[in-house]
Amino acid sequence: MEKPLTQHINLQQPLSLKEYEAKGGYSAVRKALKMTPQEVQKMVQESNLKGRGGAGFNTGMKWSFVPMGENAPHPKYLVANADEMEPGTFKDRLLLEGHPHQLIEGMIVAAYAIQADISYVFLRWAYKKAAALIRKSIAEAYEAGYLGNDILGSGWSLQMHLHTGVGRYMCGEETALLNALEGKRATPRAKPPFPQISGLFGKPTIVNNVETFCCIPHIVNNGADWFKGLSKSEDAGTKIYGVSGKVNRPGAWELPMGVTVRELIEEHAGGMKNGYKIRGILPGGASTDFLTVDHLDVKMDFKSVAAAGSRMGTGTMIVMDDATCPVGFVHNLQHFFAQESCGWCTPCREGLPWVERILLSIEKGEGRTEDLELLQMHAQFLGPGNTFCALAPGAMEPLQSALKYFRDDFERHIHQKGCPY
Ligand code: L3W
Repeated sequence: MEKPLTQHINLQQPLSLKEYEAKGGYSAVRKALKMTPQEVQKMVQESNLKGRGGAGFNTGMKWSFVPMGENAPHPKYLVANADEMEPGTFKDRLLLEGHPHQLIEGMIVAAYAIQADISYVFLRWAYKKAAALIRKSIAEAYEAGYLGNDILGSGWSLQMHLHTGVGRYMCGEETALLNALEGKRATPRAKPPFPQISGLFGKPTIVNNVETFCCIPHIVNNGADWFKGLSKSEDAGTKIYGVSGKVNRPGAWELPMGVTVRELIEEHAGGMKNGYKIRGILPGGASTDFLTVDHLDVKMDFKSVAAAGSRMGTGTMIVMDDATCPVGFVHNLQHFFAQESCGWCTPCREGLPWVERILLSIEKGEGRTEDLELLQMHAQFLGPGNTFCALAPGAMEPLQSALKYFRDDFERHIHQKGCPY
């Protein structure tokens, strides 16, 4: 089984630039520079790579919206969204800490494809180890001539900087991230215009997830068909999946796109710990709908998980066991989302704390039957189309699906006036 993204991962001592070069590293930069930017874009488009940050938007298509040619506005920007803060999600950390040069190479190739001038790694504040490694690796890449002016004599120049956030989930939303990079309050912007047209400082900007960029050198080196062939489903490539919860071996693994939920939990995570059963599964971080034991044979790809009523999201699943109170579990998530709301739009700012308080009162045995209707209403009012960005609609996904699958638990709390767990 090919594992291109993780084959050189070393969490103790990631490859230096020289060591990476000895294993073929930076050959994708050399190859891309001999192609036209449009040819690189076309290759990525044909590979059917979809964004690994959670939304699954087609990467090549996103790049194709960037104005090209002599009249295109400059500087153009490219940003790696490394603000990994989705609960249960730790896949980008593996790539950042285990093989920083792969990310940098992917960013350089992507920047060439859109003819960007300046690039940033926007890194989660808490990822201190990654910050040191990225800083060192960027310096090595400058030294070797892969960054800076006239890269490898191509006439094309690219600068790269590390920017660390201040620890807010909101910065993972691409337009809030751009505001933060500009030194402003991290609130989302209205879309359209999308960043590809008007992004950082109003200039064309591409924002992609870390794992997405890490796929790029492999696509350029091996071709679009090879990348598609790695997958077990119509979504191309491999995927770094993760499992957390009361499983025997929580972790993250690079596997063909489209492995089943069952394979992930039973084979790779070693099954549930003794005495625990699966009650619910959040397939990709906390802002996705619950799946249940009825969904164990669902393939983990964007389309299949959507058909099962959820989203693959980041692909790092949280398993909820039968000894954990679903009301307490969802309350914990809503506490996070309410705290992380940027406060920009009213439904999210006001609605999430309401949801959190109602859930807490149910958990404490002070809930009323009508609270379930109130929660249901909030799930709609804070749902897609009613807020400025995806934070609150994402938060409503585990809530609405918990009300659907674990309604008995909510009712028991209310009738027994306390938590039965
Ligand atoms: C041009 C259009 N571009 C969409 C681009 C857009 C963006 C990308 C995805 O949220 C999800 C969210 C979280 N013309 C376009 C277009 N684009 N339509 O495509 O856009 P979108 O709006 O579908 O999603 P989003 O607002 O970027 C991302 C989910 O991810 N999530 C959270 C993950 C958190 C992390 C983390 O902590 N690192 O990954 C988990 O599921 O709920 O649905 O670039 O510009 N017409």
